[in-house]
Amino acid sequence: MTVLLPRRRFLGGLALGGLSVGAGGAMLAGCDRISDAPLTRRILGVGQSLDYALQKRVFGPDDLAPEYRPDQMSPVFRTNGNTMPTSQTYKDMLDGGFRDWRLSVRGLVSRPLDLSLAAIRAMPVRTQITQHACVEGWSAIGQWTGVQLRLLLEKAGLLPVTRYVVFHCADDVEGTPFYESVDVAEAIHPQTILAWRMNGEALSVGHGAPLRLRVERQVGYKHAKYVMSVEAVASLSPIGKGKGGSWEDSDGYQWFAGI
Ligand SMILES: Nc1nc2c(c(=O)[nH]1)N[C@H]1C(S)=C(S)[C@@H](COP(=O)(O)O)O[C@H]1N2
Ligand SMILES: [Mo]
Repeated sequence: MTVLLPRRRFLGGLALGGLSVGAGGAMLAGCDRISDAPLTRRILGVGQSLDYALQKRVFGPDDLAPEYRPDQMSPVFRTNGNTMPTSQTYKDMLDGGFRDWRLSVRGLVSRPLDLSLAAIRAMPVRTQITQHACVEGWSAIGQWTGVQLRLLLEKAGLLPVTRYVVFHCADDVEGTPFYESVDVAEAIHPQTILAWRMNGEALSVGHGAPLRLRVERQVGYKHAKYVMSVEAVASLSPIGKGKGGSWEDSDGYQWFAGI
């Protein structure tokens, strides 16, 4: 698998073709390393004023978000934004236990995918306990299990011209389908997963059933719920109003929302 080769040097030799072997090993050990710099992270992240390029230089693409112990999990993890997609298609899929649900992986890929939930659950899993921080002023620590997005992108044959990965969701905001996006470095980051399990149970409707993005180095609104398709693109401008996400388009939220 050579398509992601230019990223290799940033990932410190992480074998992109080798599933999560290298990444998984480094990950747990890496948590301590990251938590050494929480203050720097807070100073640089909260203001969202530093430019994207600078943040990327300060925090390398392979830096890990802190992970927590099970006893640190929040007793309550609230929901936010849409908590029940209103389309009939979604309701029908929910009624059918998501048996007819499919995730499509499309755009700048050599092998578009059309995957059932069972097929996604059969892929290698990653479980992580992380803190979710919503810009509206709340946070919660929860446990997420799912497939690393990079595995899906590798399976689909992500083309080197790809710059962003867009998540199209089943819900909408004022009649427009919800979407979000991240750059390729964030998309192939080891903690970026499409989660189908939360706190040891099947993902609930409120939290984005059957599949939602966890992109742990970014604030809450980047974590798209109800993901229906993953699209590899070279530019965000033709999508929605061009700002890279529903809240970015409607409320002026920053596209790069690093913590
Ligand atoms: N599809 C979709 N994804 C979404 C939202 C939404 O309204 N629709 N809200 C976002 C916001 S602002 C936050 S804080 C988190 C909330 O996730 P939770 O409901 O699981 O707590 O989802 C994010 N992802
Ligand atoms: Mo949020």
